[in-house]
Amino acid sequence: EETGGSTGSSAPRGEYGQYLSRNPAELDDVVARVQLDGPDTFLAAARRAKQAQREWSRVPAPVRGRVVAGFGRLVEANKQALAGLVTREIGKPYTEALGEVQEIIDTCDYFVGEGRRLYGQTVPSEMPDKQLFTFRAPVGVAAVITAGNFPVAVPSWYLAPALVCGNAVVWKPAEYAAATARALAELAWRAGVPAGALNLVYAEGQPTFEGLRAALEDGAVDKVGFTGSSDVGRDIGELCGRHLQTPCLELGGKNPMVVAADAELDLAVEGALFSGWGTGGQRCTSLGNLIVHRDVHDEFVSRLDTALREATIGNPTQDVLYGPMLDRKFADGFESFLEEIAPHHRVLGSESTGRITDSNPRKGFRGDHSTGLYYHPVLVDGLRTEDTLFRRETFGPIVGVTTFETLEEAIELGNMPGYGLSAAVYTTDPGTAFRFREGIGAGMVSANNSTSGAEAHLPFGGNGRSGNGSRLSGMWVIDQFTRWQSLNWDFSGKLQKAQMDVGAV
Ligand code: UN1
Repeated sequence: EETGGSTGSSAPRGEYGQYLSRNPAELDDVVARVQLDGPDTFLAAARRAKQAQREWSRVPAPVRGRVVAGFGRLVEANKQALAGLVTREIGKPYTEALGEVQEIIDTCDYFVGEGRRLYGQTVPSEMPDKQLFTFRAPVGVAAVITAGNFPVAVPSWYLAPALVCGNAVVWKPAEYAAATARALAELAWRAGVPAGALNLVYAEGQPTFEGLRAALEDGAVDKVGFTGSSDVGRDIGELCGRHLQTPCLELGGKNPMVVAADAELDLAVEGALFSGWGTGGQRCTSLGNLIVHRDVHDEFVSRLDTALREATIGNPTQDVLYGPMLDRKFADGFESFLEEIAPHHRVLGSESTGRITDSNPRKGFRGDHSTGLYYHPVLVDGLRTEDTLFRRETFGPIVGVTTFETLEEAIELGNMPGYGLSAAVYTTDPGTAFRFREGIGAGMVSANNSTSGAEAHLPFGGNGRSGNGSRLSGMWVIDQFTRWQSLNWDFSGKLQKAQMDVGAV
């Protein structure tokens, strides 16, 4: 059970209300009760981080790396408990939750080494008795705002590198994953991350935005990291732009999967099932549109429909394809989306498919919400490019199918919604895979594998409406949390001028 929201607060308590984080599989189970904070608290936390960052940045980078190593080890020692909490708080199937916790462990492992590898360069000067150097300097304070669908793994993509690079963090997790966030922050503090270097703030969207605005105006935030919807990402991008900052934006996706005529169909069906309906479609990397070659369309759709009918949806502590929606907000959003599109589509696999174990499915898409926020898997065939379902991210267990004839056409269909996060192609021809990779606008491309489930040390991120080109994870994220600083060191004892003295050597 949770108490208190942020640290370093001077704002009066209670003004912004309480939030009850509920188990979406068992709505009576209140997992956390948190105090929501307002803009002043966000600002206070950022100022506190600013103070703490000076000291933290003076801790040698390999020692900061060791602290992050300790964090990873503590997470590992508490792996089952943390995964259990994720399952209870957001309804993620337990085996997937274990995988998610593994992802933070892997991320910590990776960045431990980076503490010993924040290399700079020595650069030759154009003048004698002079040496040039480059250093990676911390950015300062990072404001990190994360979604709750990956309440452990995604925060770690920001926290681990930001801390190793010598930054302090203000972290505003999704309120519907409040208990998981608190558990994680506590492990980080226990591992030796100074309280001021990692500040946890619970707040709703608007107060967070206002707090961020105040902190940017105050000069207390130097970098913003945001994982969430494209609409909010745009607002954050605009706000940061006013302050001449480039945020790290990891936004939505309408991720295509192309099934070529030469694909191994069973493999493609398995990939589509996991990508589209796994995690209830609630990943930014979830499959959006299936683009299937005309010649294999009927066979592919019939096998996929069978797989969906055999799938089990329900209690996330058991072996299920997916559990409930993350939270009431997502259930409501998905429901109104379904109502909007239902009249326009020939829907396969709605009420007739996918056994929902924990409830008595009512007629329609929706399970019985008196037990949990369950929805049946939906497969829509005959998708047209003007359809809302083709263009808009859904964040639920629904996928549409359209067909193509040439690879160029498939690529064009894949790029058309304007997102560019991940994409997959199923083919047995390496040339097709290669040409697909070249043509598709996604930041992450898979051949004969899922659109989701990226490995933890590859650059993660998207283009177009999926983000502003920033990449998290691996060595690439270091560029987000450090800034290059050069040192121009003259030991000639005279004033040497660049661009003028070249000939004087
Ligand atoms: C997200 O949904 O925001 O690649 C992240 C994946 C996961 C992370 C998804 N490792 O699907």
